[in-house]
Amino acid sequence: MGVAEKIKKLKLKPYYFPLFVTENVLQKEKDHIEGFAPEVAWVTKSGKSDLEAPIAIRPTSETVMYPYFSKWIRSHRDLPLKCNQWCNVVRWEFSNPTPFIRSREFLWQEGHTVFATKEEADEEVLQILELYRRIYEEFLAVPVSKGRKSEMEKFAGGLYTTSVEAFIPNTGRGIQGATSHCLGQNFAKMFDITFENEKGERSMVWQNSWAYTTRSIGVMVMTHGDDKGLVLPPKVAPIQVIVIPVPFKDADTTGIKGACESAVYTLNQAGIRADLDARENYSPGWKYSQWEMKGVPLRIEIGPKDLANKQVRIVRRDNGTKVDIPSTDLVEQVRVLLDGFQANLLETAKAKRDACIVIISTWDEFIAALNDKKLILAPWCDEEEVEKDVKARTKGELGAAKTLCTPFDQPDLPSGTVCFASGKPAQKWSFWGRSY
Ligand code: 86X
Repeated sequence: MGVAEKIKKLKLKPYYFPLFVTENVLQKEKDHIEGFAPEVAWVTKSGKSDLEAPIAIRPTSETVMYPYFSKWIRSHRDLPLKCNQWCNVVRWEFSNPTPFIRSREFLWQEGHTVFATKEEADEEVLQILELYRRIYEEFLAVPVSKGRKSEMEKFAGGLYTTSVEAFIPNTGRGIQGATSHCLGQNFAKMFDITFENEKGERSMVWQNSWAYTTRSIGVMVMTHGDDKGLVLPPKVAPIQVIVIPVPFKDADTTGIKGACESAVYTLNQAGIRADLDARENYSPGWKYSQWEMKGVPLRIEIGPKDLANKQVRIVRRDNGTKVDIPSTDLVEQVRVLLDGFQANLLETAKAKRDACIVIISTWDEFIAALNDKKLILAPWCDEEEVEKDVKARTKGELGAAKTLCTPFDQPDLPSGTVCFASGKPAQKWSFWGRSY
């Protein structure tokens, strides 16, 4: 089943809550807000006059939504409540803001769901995570690993955090692609979200929250981009095929333009996102470079020879290969090429990512792999103190190493295996590395 169909089957309700949060509402979450507090942006003035009380811009919407959840949920018949909101949020980042990757304002969807039982919540956490994996791999052609965050890296307000993690080989850094949290009953306690169960008793709800952000665009750009610019996966490319006339001084310019228009029309009719670049003030070569920079997967060139032979030339953005195909096969061949392009991007990215994974067992191997910009899979004792210690011991200009996740896909862990950092018995294999 396609991702879109799966999402529809979740029966999420779209919501939109306000952008501004009053101090007193934001403070309801005071227990774990402390660490985040420096990132909260406050509006203090209108024009030149100070506001009576500063008002915060949402960094996330728990405190905005959950007071309403508390009012709306009365009985087990009000559950599950499945809320999804698309909005922008603001987090005043100090360290190295980077477009799309870490920016002070970003766009996301935040899902907030409420269940009667932990089992339902647990199941949904993984359903959502699988959808995030599929969006990354099937649409953005970015390979990711599903896994669980360590106690140190999880969302402190929740019970446990799962994530999809990508890796950027060029910089040797891991990057969190999206998260799906089980919040447990922590917020139910804070916001008094209870329901009457079938037996007529008051019970506390179980909650999840999950988000996918515009960071995914940054991950996609870094994964596929090259020295010529963007490379967009066909499934998400706004223009999949750019058609460029290649006129020659004394050639049949009108015929060429007509053939180009007809190619665009035929492709559009077949549901393919094709566009014509008919600008006369730019040379074909200049246009090739520009559309390459913009990452358009396929370029079609039609010149006098193509017109005469009733063919078109198709050039791929990913590997530069050129093929001449009869105009009659246009739709069929473009479909084949776009599918191949999409598959090739994921395969290439996966091969590159996999080539960066090293399995280590000792501290020396860990440091060597870290200096070598690798994605490290290491046997770990799963103790918070040890992760803190690794962070402290690897602190430096490039940033400290940390756990990215404990992948669900675990290699064998022979008994007697010890933690690379502490020498204590290893509990699991975890991904470690520097990250964004
Ligand atoms: C944690 C948790 C959670 C809904 C998600 O990861 C998915 C979507 N939210 C977000 N988090 C904060 O709670 C937070 C709070 C404040 Cl006040 C802040 F300034 C920054 C924050 N960053 C993350």
